[in-house]
Amino acid sequence: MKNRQLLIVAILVMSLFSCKDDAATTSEMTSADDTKPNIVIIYMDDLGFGELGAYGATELKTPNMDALANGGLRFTNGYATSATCTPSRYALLTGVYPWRNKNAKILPGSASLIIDTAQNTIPKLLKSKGYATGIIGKWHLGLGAGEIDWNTRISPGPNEVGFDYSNILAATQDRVPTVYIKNGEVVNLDPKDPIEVSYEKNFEGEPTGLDNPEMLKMKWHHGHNNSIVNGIPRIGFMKGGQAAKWVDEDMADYFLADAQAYVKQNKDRPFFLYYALQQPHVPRTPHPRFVGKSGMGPRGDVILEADWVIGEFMKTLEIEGLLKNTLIVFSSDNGPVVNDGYYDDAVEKLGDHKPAGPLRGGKYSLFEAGTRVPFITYWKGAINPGVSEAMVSQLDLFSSLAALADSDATTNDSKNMLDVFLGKSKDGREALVIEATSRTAFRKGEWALIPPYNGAARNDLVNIELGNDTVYQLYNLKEDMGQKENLALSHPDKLQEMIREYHAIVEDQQTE
Ligand code: NG6
Ligand code: CA
Repeated sequence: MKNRQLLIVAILVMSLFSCKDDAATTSEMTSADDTKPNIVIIYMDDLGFGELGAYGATELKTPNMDALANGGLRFTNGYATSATCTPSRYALLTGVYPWRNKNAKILPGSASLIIDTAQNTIPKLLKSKGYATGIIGKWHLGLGAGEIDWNTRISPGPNEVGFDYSNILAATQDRVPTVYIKNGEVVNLDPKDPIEVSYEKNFEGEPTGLDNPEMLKMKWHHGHNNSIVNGIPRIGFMKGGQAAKWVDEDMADYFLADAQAYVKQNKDRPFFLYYALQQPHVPRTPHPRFVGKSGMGPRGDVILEADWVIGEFMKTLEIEGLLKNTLIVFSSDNGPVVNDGYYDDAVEKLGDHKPAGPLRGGKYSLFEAGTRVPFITYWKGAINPGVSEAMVSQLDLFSSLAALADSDATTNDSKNMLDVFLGKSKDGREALVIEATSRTAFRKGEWALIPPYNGAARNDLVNIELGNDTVYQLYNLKEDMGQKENLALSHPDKLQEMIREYHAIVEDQQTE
């Protein structure tokens, strides 16, 4: 008996000590962190440079995005790191050029996580500074390490690279599995109806877009003819998980509600929210409230839907009294594409809208429209409204947000541009390597260099010029924003200088 009492006393004393330890850390953290601003990255999927009113669009009304642009700093030379999604998102979170990682290319829904769990990331470094860190929306950086069992906790994923909260779609809206995954668990999964996924072959008896056109509410144009979910044919095959499947038309509302709840739950401490919207990536599935509202078909309608979402999200920040203490970064993962694989009237109803604005190319392209995207920083009372011509890249958010949170974390590729993002300096990046489906090009000052590449000059299916040519291309973007005149022959010295400087950065590129 005595012994037992002693043991209980010992346990009590020990737990008192460990509580004390925890309490000390928490209170130190909060007092040190009270001054730190919240950080929200609103990240669009395939939204082009010319899509917002504030960036010159006349045919689409985007009042809420414009309010960010006009009330904040609107960058005219702001770049995604890549002309496709996975590489841009990889670079955004890690501050490392995506062409340094051979796995940073468009991933299937079953791909393994491509961020090393030992690697530093924006959420990790912010977490170490006392931030709550969350991702809501599109992930597309792979999950797990090998074959995934979708019916148990899926790991590693966002929660293992720095996010303490995640509610995501694994890859893209057009790829299986078409389910939400919250903190590693498929939402609403019925264990009696397990999910199976394959990117190799169909599951026996399951309908596909190729074999069952009669079941489709949206027809495929190229690719996208595997499993049918909600009448929409997808990339990849999926079986089971019926109760867990998302309703495409509700996706915007679903993520918005979660983003609003996240803000409310974390308003008393600094938080970082990476809010990765799915619009206007295919399949474009506006909620019925937005159907027909743009006159441009689903592509325009989902941009209006996203604009509304952003307005609602901003209202939440306002109601919670957080606007003056929150930095918002708004951008897009790559440039625009009109037909990305479905017959959805995007081409037919585009009218005079120019998704890329005055830029040449689009998604997948080494021309400017592939990577130059809307890029806005907004912070009420801290950033003076204006326009910045400084060259900035999403790659720089890593070191810049680190600086904002009092961390000296940095990488070889990511530059601390905090003063530029806050409008205190106009000295942006001098040079930048951009990437499009494993090819790279170089921008320095007002010059853009595209090295020769084999491969089609144009992807006819999506109707986009890819930037491939057998010769060097050199453009002066100040005089010729639309990259119409190749100056490689008339400016040999400039060409040599650009080639030299490009190779000084990219020589170790060839990741085969
Ligand atoms: C392509 C898809 C395209 C889109 C893209 C990824 C086909 C024919 N095309 O392979 O529709 O899903 O991948 O887009 O399958 S991204 O924005 O996530 O990079
Ligand atoms: Ca994209």
